Amino acid sequence: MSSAAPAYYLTTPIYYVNDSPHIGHAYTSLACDVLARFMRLDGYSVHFLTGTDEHGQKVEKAAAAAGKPPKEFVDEVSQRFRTLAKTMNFSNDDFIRTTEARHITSCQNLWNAIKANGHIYLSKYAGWYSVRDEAFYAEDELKPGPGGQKIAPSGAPVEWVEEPSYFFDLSKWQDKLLRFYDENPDFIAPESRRNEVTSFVRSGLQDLSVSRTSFKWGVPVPNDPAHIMYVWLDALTNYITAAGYPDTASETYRTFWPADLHMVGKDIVRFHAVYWPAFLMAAGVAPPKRVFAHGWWTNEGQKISKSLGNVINPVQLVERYGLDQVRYFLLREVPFGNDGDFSHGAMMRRMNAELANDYGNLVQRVLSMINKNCAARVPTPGAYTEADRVPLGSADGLLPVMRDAIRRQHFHVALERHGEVVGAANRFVDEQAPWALKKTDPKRMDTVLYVLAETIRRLAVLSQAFMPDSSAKILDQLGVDEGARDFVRAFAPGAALIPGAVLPAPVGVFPRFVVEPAA
Ligand code: ME8
Repeated sequence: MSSAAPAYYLTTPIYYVNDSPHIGHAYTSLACDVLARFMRLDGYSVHFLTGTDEHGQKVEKAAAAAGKPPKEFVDEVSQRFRTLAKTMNFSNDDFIRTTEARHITSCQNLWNAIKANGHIYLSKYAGWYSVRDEAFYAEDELKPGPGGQKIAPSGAPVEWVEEPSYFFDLSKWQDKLLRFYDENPDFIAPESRRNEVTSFVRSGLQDLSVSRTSFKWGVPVPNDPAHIMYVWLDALTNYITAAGYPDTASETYRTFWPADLHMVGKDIVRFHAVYWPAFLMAAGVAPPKRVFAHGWWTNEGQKISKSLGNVINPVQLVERYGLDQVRYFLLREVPFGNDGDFSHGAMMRRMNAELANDYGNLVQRVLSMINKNCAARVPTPGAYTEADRVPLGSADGLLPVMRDAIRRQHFHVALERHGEVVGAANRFVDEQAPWALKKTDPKRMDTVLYVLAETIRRLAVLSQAFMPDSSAKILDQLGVDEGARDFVRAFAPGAALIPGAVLPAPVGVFPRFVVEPAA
């Protein structure tokens, strides 16, 4: 990548290591992976960050429950998130852990900068705290729980906390934040989340407790190690740590900060869209450009929770249905931003109808016909007819359409449009009936098959970000050079399959899922 390539920095949340990863974690990182791959193919110098959030009471308690020292416990669970990234074929450039030295230095520097600017003061916290959410709640935010006890809006239990604490003067940031949202209309997406955040800020902000004294597992406050930094201040800072903070003169920092996108679930939008820009502005650091908060997955209509025993293990899904099938399904099934429901029925339907029957069948029948009828070589086309320009034109037009959708994080739209071009190409096969042309007009058959092979080349180039392995298999079968698969080269004027080039024997790419009969 040349140094002139525009930069794109995107992040996933860093996941708590209190438990094993599940489909929700895989989903957020998958969306980022697709975006990262797409932007790289589109000529960007991408920095894609993920990692684990390893401090705080929640993790400390989980370690105690597992009977392990915290460090040993977090090493083990963090590794499971790395393994998941590998299993899901995530192309992250870095994996940050909040227990790393680089991060602790970064947190303490950020703290010092905020403090030096007069935005942190020492006082005492007396109020509610939820360990599960790692969040402070005001009395009026709580609701009555099933047994009459107070619970957080998320349903998590809360406890009363009274201890010395440093505070961040969040109450002074209301106007600045509202102005920032106004001046940066793309900062929070989708619209519903933007409205939620602005009305929360408009309703008034209270100063935020940013240190705890009742436990030890975290980053010590500089010059006052009896205080441990609030885990969210620690966690959010990961995004600048990985960009090289506090070395703001470094090449990486200057290239990648401010981040282009923090991808998060809707549960943590407040931390990212309110606290985080306020902390950064208070430290004199530029806030990120955008926070996208996606929706929530349920499992066959039920909330996913360990206590209900219905946690979906993404690794098992991949073993059952195939990696690219799972990657496709998760981003195709639900309009990105909305809540979605996982069901095996829906997974099988989409994988059979859209991948096996539509995309897979298109590739399979065209490549087999070429193999059989064109001596396994790219056919030589004659002059194009009007009809030929339809699939070719729509495949060319797909690049700007998908680019626009992906930049707005409308992954489902990108896949829907891709599927429409697959559909158009399948109709073209049926209308042109190349198998019949074999006898009547073999030259025309060659042209039809060339048009189809060229359409498939473009479709496969454009599906790479979503389904990297399957798309590579298709491009291999078309003999497309690995160096010619990025958008600039693949869509350059004159880029095309070379007539006469020898092709490998075709192999199926998207198998049908067959339900095994009960034994
Ligand atoms: O909140 N559906 O970590 P976390 C969709 N450490 N997405 C889901 C999901 C579901 N059912 N369940 C989880 C934390 N997610 C903090 C973040 S960032 C500085 C610190 C995804 O392990 C979703 O992205 O609880 C959600 O925001 C994230 O996992 C929460 O992960």
